[in-house]
Amino acid sequence: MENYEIIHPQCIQDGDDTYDLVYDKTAVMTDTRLHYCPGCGHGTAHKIIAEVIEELGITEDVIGVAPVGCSVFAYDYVNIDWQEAAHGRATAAATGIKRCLPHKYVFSYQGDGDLAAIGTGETIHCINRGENIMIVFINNGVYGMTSGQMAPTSLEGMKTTTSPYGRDIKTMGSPIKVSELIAPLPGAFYVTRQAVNHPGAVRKAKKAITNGFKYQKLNKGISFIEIVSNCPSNWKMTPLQSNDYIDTHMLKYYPLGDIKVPSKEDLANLKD
Ligand SMILES: Cc1ncc(C[n+]2csc(CCOP(=O)(O)OP(=O)(O)O)c2C)c(N)n1
Ligand code: SF4
Ligand SMILES: [Mg+2]
Repeated sequence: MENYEIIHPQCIQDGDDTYDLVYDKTAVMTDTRLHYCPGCGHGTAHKIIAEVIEELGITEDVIGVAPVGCSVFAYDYVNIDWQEAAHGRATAAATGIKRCLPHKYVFSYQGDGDLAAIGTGETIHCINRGENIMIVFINNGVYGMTSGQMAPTSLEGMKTTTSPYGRDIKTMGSPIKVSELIAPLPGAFYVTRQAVNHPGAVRKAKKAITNGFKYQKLNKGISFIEIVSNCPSNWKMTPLQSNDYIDTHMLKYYPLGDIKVPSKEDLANLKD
């Protein structure tokens, strides 16, 4: 349906026909067709970020920093100001932007190869400095864009193009729990792990993104939102199988929930 008119908040008209409006795409998402594979979690993560931006009424005040990886075109999909960063350097770019424009809401959006492999140094130091930004970390266990190489977050035994017999802990190390790794740093203000493989999980992830934006008003440091996501293409699964795999494998190692939360005093200072 393309030429409909919203005639009431819950009602739309298309020619002579009227329909109940059950869902409307946020205007903060552009009409550009997503290039993601069917079932990929990146699209859902973009959508909830865009919805939160609209709901908070901060569209003109947000600057995103896009990564290198499958989400390199995030700036085509979410209609806000963006800066593209070199692979792994999004937190460094976000640091510079936030320091120059402290009144803006700044966030980086990064995959696990970007944030936890090539960008490990930038990530740790940015969080340690307590930059007042939000980092959205998409953990899909592989380098998606470059056809499925092992990432720091690939699970034990996970077959990837660079671990065709499965990740061997003895020679390849253990999967890194990035949220637990960075949470003890004093600059980490809010650390949470969420997912986007079920409607309920999506709602919780959206709440976490809302918190991450709001906490920037407190100027207390990093909000780190890990989102456990899927890569059906490189996991060689259907979208549904990949959503199940998140429940049966990924979340066993990467449990969902808050890892570090603001104090009651901090929350009391947060004015809506
Ligand atoms: C400096 C540099 N090194 C390597 C690459 C190649 N490269 C592009 S995307 C990517 C991995 C992306 O994986 P991830 O960050 O997990 O994102 P995903 O595609 O899984 O969302 C790599 C290694 C690059 N573009 N630039
Ligand atoms: S390769 Fe994986 S991460 Fe990239 S768009 Fe496809 S499903 Fe998503
Ligand atoms: Mg990845």
